[in-house]
Amino acid sequence: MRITALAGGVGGARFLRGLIAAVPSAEITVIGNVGDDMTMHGLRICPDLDTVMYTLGGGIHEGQGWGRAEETFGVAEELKAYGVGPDWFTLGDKDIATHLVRTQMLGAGYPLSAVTEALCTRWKLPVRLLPSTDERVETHVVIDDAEAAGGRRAVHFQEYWVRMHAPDAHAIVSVGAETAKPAPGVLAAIAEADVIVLPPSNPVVSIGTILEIPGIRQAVADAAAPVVGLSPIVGGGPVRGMADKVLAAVGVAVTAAAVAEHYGANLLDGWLVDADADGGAVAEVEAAGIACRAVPLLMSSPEATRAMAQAALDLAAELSARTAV
Ligand code: FO1
Repeated sequence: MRITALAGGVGGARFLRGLIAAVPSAEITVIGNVGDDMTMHGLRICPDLDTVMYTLGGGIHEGQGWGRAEETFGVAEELKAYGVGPDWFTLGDKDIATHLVRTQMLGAGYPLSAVTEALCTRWKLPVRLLPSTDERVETHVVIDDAEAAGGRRAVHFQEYWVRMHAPDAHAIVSVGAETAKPAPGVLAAIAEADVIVLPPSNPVVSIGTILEIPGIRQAVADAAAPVVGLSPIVGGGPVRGMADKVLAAVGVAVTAAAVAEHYGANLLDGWLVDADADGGAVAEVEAAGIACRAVPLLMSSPEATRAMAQAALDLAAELSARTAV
């Protein structure tokens, strides 16, 4: 079975572990978000790609969901001693090696997709990880700023999230998206998939930013495969992260049903909502033309995560059977 998943950072990566456990024999392609990427100290950093790589490769700092396990911070301490910032974003020594390899390869002219493939080789990933695009498309967030002209300014997503702790946002902008194109293999992975999965990643700044790359949203909408998503919103709030803030920025209510409707019935064939908190959402989602099932959605253990992934595949199979007749 060929499965293609659009995944962001921590939630997406943890879900993918459950998906692999549910169908170990499947060929899984992950289309990763590049909107969080940024250059710091001259190094190109790809947080969401690295979270998938480290999580599925066994090197992740489990408690954080980003960065390396058993990390040291010798370089960060030296940078601090030199008074070189920013002090709100810390790079660990092991993690820096990833950014050095990436930056060196990008500098030699390799596209991000080739760099990602090379980095993933070391981690012996059980999936193929593709960036959504080889181009630089960074997510910026428009926030209030009394000193700025018009009282608003755009900040890079990392500053918005890590330094500012996600204040109220007015708009989300994928800078450069309009001239970007899908990375090699992305459209084929969507067209050739037997199942397409939208993990419980942030629907705006993780999956939304992947869909912003010209051609990707249409490819998913046109795909023969059933598209099944899992709600990142449980009981009216995000399980982790700042999805509530960025959903408000795009005018979407912070509910499991609203996120499904935000993706839309032309993109989404099936949607999983949490059985304990959101069983009442099933009727609304079904009324929007999206098949909906209520199952436990908290990734509280590897078994719970595997069961969620299995539920998504079961719904996909049901939808395939429907269209097959
Ligand atoms: N998140 C933080 O809250 N503080 C950090 O200092 C930080 C450093 C960092 C370094 C590399 C990396 O790949 C991720 C890092 N993150 C940090 C997490 C990052 O902001 C998130 O992984 C995503 O960008 C949002 O999902």
